[in-house]
Amino acid sequence: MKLYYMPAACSLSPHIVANELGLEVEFIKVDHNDHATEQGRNFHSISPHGYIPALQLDDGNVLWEGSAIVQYLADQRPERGLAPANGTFERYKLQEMLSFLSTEIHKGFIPLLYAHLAGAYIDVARPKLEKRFAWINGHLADKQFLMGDQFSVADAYLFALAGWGQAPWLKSYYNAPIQLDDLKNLRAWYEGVKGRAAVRQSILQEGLELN
Ligand SMILES: N[C@@H](CCC(=O)N[C@@H](CS)C(=O)NCC(=O)O)C(=O)O
Repeated sequence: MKLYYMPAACSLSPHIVANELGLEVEFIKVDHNDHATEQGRNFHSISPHGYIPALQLDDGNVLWEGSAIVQYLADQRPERGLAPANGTFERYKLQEMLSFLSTEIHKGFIPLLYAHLAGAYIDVARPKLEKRFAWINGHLADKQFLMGDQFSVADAYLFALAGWGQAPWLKSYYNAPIQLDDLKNLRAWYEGVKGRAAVRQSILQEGLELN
C-alpha cells in the first residue's frame, strides 16, 4: 500500500495508524504547492480532488477521505482494536467521533489557518472551534482516550489536528491563532499520545522536528 501525505497535515492521522498497526506501507510525500509526488507524478492523477491523504492499495484502487482510510487500515488488523467491529454500536460511535473531528474540528480550523484572508470571519470561527475543543476537554475528563480506555483511530486524527495551533514543532507549517492551554485534559491527552512510539516514528518520518 502507498499512503500519500503532506508533512504535518491531516495525513499524519493515517500515517500514525499505519505505524501503530505495523502495516507495510510506503509513505509518499506530496508537494503542497505543485501537488507533485516525490517521484514527480501529478498527484491529481492518483486522487481526483488533489488533497491528501490518499491510500493506494496494491491492486491499484485508491481510497481518499481520512476517516475512511483510517477505518480501512484498522480493519486490516482488527485484533489490534483501533476500531470496534463493523456493525456494532461502538463502531457507529467511532464514526460519529470521526465525523465530528472531520467537520467541526478539521474544517473548523480552516479560517484560522487562513487568518490573514479571513478578516472578521475569524470572530465567528474561533469561538466555535474553542467551544468544540472545550467539549473534547470535558469528554476526556474521565477517560484516557477519545473512545474510552483504548487508543483508537480517532485519537490519531485528533492528534494530527490538535497541534495546529499549539505544538512548537508545527508552527512553521500550521499556525492557527487559537489558545488551548487552559484545556488541561486535552493537554494531558496530547502529551500522552505524543509519547507513543508509533506517533514519534510518524512525526520523524514526515521530517518534522519533535520537541
Ligand atoms: N475531506 C478531506 C480533506 C483533506 C484535507 O483537507 N487535506 C488538506 C491537508 S489537511 C490538503 O490536502 N490540502 C492541500 C490542498 O487542498 O491542496 C479528508 O477529510 O480527508
